Amino acid sequence: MARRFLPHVLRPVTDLDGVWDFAYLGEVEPDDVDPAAIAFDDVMAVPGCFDATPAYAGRRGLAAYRTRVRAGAGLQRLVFEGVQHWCRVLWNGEPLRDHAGGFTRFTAETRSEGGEVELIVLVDNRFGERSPLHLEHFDWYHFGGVSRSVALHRLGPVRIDALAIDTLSVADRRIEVRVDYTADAPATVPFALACDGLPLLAEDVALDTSGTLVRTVEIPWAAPWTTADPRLSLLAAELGGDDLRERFGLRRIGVEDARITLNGEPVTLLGVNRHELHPQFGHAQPAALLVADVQQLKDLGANFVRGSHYPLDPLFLDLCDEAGLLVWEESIGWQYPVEHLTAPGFAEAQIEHIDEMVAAGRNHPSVVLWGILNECPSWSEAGRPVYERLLGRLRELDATRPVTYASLNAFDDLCFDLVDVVSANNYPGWYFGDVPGIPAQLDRIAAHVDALGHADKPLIVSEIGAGAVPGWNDANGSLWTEDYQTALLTTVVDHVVGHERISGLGIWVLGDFRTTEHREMLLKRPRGVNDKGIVDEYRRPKQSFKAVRERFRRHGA
Ligand code: ADA
Repeated sequence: MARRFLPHVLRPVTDLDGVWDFAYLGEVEPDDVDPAAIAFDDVMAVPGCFDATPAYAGRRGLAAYRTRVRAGAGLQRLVFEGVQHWCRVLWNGEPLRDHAGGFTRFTAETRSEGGEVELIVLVDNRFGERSPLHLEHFDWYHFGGVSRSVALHRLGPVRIDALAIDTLSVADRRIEVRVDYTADAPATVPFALACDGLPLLAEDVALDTSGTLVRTVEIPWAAPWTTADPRLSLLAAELGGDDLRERFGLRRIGVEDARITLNGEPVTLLGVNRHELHPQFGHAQPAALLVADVQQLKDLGANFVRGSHYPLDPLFLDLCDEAGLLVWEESIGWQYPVEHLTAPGFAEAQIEHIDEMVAAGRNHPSVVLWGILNECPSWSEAGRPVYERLLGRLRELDATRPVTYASLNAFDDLCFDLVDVVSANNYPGWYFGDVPGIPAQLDRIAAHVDALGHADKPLIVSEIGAGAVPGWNDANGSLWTEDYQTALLTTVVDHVVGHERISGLGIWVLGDFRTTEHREMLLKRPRGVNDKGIVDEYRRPKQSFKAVRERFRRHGA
């Protein structure tokens, strides 16, 4: 798996990325599949999205991926970084588990006698009850496949299952380290922590069959993580022969006097929304593309990127940690209707997904905001309890970061009291109104939020933008031209930069991306593409990119 550090040096890990056997099964139900009878007549890259390849473009159905791996004897853990968007994992033909949701890490465990094992993953990219988090009407194309890395971990009698690191005090260089473990039986084993290669502690600990070890330690040599100087440290935990390493930065995020603060200093978030989509790779983002995206964000002069509208690739977060970018990481969602949001099982499915998102994202210093449910019914009485539950879950899992959601219509919203940061999506000059009216519209939103009694909360304009067909201009500067998009975005940036009430801006959107096959949406999306990008789907800059860059850089974001 492509990461910027090695999570394990003691635990044996086999990387399963490569080219797997593949069969497209189509309109078949997973329960009806006999794994021994699958005719694997093709191959597919892992990570990859099968429906981003020419042979399977646009197909929705069941597919099967197969590889063979040498397993050790004892407990084996398969680690999937993301499968789109429902899957069943089979180990020598035996189902280990199902998973729905796409963009998050999950594991499947089994005891093995060792030797060669056939691993099959049934992957379904159809919409339906098995994947309650995905709906067809969302404004992006849901590609299917084993879209992120896969690895096999050989486990011993003691396992470190998670390592969480929180900064307690930047000034005192003090952190809290929590190690979640499981063990075959209670035992007393050695436990050690080291940071940046220097030992922090070494002791014997009495373990139960599962539990958490919590320690507070100081790392006097570490420097704070800031956007200008994003210093990182590597913490290594060893417990009873197993190990886990995580990178972190000494930094605290806060909310004070209606501003977001980083290490106590107010910071204005200036940047873009970003989808992890590409015409040739779908949701599977090659390392080269992620590196290029981060370069482009830095070139733009952005300090902020919102992961719209699902949890991001772990390598992208590593790169943002190194680049000093501030990330809004959010759970999957897009205008779920009230009936869907409140349907039995939906909140539970979201919670499982949120738990996975936080587990994978929590040690990244770049992640400064947790979000949920883009443009969902926060305007409805019925929806409010779901917001309450999901935001509550986020706070329970991580009290160190502010929580938010992007509201569809600030003027109708009923849930702003539930968040630390108020975020409003709004499209003046595009879906309504005109470009000269944008400053007044943004000020109206700010005044409304204040009048609701939230003047103490930071306000982010989380989406705003205009479509521009790449390369298209006309003499009138009409809608869909690069000229129009540039005029709109420069008006927005000029108004937001230095605004005393607005703490953040997420331009919609960094790159053009393919939209859903849903007809209603397609009719509003020339080329079948949401082309509100300031770069096109191959990341070629549009005119607006240069104009925004000039402004972001001048402001020194
Ligand atoms: C919404 C939504 C985005 C995108 C955008 C648009 O704000 O959150 O995902 O669909 O509108 O392009 O209309």
